[in-house]
Amino acid sequence: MPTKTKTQATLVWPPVLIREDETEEERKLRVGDEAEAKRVSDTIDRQIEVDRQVKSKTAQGAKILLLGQAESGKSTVLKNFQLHFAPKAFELEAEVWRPVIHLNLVRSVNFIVNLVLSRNQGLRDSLPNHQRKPSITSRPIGNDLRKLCVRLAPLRQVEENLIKILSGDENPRSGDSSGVNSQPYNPAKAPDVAIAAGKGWRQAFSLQRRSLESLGSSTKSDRSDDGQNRRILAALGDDIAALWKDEIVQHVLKSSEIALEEQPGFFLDQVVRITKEDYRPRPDDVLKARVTTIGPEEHTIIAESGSEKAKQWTIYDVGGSRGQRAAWAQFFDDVNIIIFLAPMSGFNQVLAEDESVNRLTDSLRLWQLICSNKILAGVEFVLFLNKLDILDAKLKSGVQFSSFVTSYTNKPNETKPVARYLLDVFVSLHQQYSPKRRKLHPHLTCAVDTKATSSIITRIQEVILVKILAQTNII
Ligand SMILES: Nc1nc2c(ncn2[C@@H]2O[C@H](COP(=O)(O)OP(=O)(O)OP(=O)(O)O)[C@@H](O)[C@H]2O)c(=O)[nH]1
Ligand SMILES: [Mg+2]
Repeated sequence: MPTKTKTQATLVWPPVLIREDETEEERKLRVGDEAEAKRVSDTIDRQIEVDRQVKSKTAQGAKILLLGQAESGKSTVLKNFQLHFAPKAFELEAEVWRPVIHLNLVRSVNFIVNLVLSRNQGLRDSLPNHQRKPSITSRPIGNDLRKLCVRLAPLRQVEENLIKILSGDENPRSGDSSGVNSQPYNPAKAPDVAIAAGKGWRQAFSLQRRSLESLGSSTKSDRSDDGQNRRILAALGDDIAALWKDEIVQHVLKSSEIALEEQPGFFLDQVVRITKEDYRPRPDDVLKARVTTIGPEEHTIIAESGSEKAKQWTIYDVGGSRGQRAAWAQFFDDVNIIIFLAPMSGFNQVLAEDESVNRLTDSLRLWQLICSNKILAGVEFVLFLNKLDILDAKLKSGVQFSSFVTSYTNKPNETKPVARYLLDVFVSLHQQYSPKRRKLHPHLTCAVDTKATSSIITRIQEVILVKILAQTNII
């Protein structure tokens, strides 16, 4: 059996030859040098391993979970991430959103027509004397407005066609969770569109378009439902615009306390552009398009350029209404970051699914629950106090914040102090209920403002990088 001789190289690198005539002093020096070389080598190895881990973790990208009540803006934030990291793919997909945008528009129109016709009866009587201007009271529905409503009647068929296109179902049933949820007319609530989880509706529509294109159908000769819808909308564009501008319509909406322009999927101020037969959605249209998310969705975004090129982001988007929240927990132990959305404009609104609950109260309770969750103790939190623009419009229109939030006393009914107040409330709940100390990254946001949201996303990227470095014990 070979034995180790004194001249044999030891296991350190570079190999050290040990002289036979080595003195005790030289031996000590050599052993010291070897220990130092090993320390340096181990440090380099550790650094290589850390770099490898960071690289693999960052290449894999972060996993983000979007949480918040229904209509808080989760899917809108997801679209912002898609636009930020993969603008080309976003642009390519824009066309798929056209029927959703058209459906949002058409449902608003049908909603107004139903509302006007149903209120017509009592309209004259309901107007106070001083508001009975001849322009309003002497022009009851029987005249111009009634004719307008009659001309707009084909939009009911368009609504049905669009639902059919989006659900991929020949006979869509109302409230069917497997397809588009066509809610019955409800004068107290804005029309909404719910589409089941997954990308089925996008695929159904894009497949339909592709097969038409391969048959050489141009927009003009397109005899599909989609082509027919476009032609009807183009023909009725001016009438829709006239309906929205109509004095009686505006009066009925105001007296019914319905602010359509503050509600999701509002496109009535863009009618002329959106009803053109060759309309192609712009990114800001796609951001405003409203589809209720049903069931969790996993989205993968691959960065198209820049230093982040090819990096993959996984974003989980969930449904926010109460019935959907049980599905959130399955993602809790697999995410790096949670973006929680709370719409600041909800202070004077109630939940669609439970009209006894104020939206702001619901957001605060939800936030408290998420903050106190032990599984999430090590997860980084980003808070979006969203819909800043709608909050601003509401306060400017005279809605008193203190009438709904009684603890807001002796402060101005203005956007800045109100937003500051809400921020303080959310931050202190986080401090109070987090199982252990954790940094919070709060932002006042308007998720339909792509530019502002893009710069927030850049800051979130930094947070994620720091988090990954911390996880690999670098900092
Ligand atoms: N004006 C304005 N609209 C917003 C803002 N954020 C989101 N929206 C709109 O609000 C609507 C609802 O947003 P979504 O992103 O669909 O809400 P969600 O949280 O995904 O809702 P669920 O899927 O039902 O849980 C959409 O029409 C958005 O365009 C905002 O900051 N300002
Ligand atoms: Mg959604």
